[in-house]
Amino acid sequence: MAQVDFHERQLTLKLVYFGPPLSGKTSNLRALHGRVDAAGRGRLMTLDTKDDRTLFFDLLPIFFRTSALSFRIKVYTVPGQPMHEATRRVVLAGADGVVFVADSSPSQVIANRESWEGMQRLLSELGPVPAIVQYNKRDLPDAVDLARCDRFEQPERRLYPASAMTGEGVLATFFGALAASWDHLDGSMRLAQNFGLSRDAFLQAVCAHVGGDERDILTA
Ligand SMILES: Nc1nc2c(ncn2[C@@H]2O[C@H](COP(=O)(O)OP(=O)(O)OP(=O)(O)O)[C@@H](O)[C@H]2O)c(=O)[nH]1
Ligand SMILES: [Mg+2]
Repeated sequence: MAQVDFHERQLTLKLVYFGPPLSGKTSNLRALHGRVDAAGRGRLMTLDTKDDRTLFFDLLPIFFRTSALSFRIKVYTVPGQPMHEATRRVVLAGADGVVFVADSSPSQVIANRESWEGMQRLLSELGPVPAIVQYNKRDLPDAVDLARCDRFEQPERRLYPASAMTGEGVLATFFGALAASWDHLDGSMRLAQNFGLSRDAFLQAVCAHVGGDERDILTA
């Protein structure tokens, strides 16, 4: 759950990137880090085995202060391999928003579904958290047509296309998850009212910090 300190005007959010093995969760964080690091803030912590599989989790802390508020956004990835179920539970606990990184490869349709169901099982224990869906690896020549991709029980669900390897769509996804987290918390904690900060002003502040393009937040 978010840590919100209205007195100190500090907001701490936790975002978690979840998804099947090798769908590109760590690559999303690397691309995000490439942006944040350019501004000299935020250190990426990853723990991989030698074959690049995430062993425990990755963490990218994005901390900054504006005249209105001090922000702390902690972005995590879970390890996708089946044996790491216990780790996924620990990392997912306390999330304010989730990005489900699905793999666009036709060979991963079932893996996407299994991972989604695993996430729903964990969230049913941990409590409801807004989740948005990214389809990564759009650059694959045989990527499943977006119109035919699994929308996980919500035919109207918005899908965020991305190629984390080149960074395309990574920021739009990140802002989509932040917007969903803000809306979720605003419902219970009245963030906008208590901080005197609108959702758009919040997203613009983060965008300015990570050096993003405002077009990435227009539709968030
Ligand atoms: N073609 C293509 N490959 C990608 C893309 N994003 C990631 N990959 C590749 O997919 C593989 C796995 O990427 P990771 O980011 O390590 O995947 P992960 O989801 O963190 O994997 P686990 O931590 O083991 O669950 C790597 O070889 C990446 O280079 C993409 O957008 N396009
Ligand atoms: Mg990983």
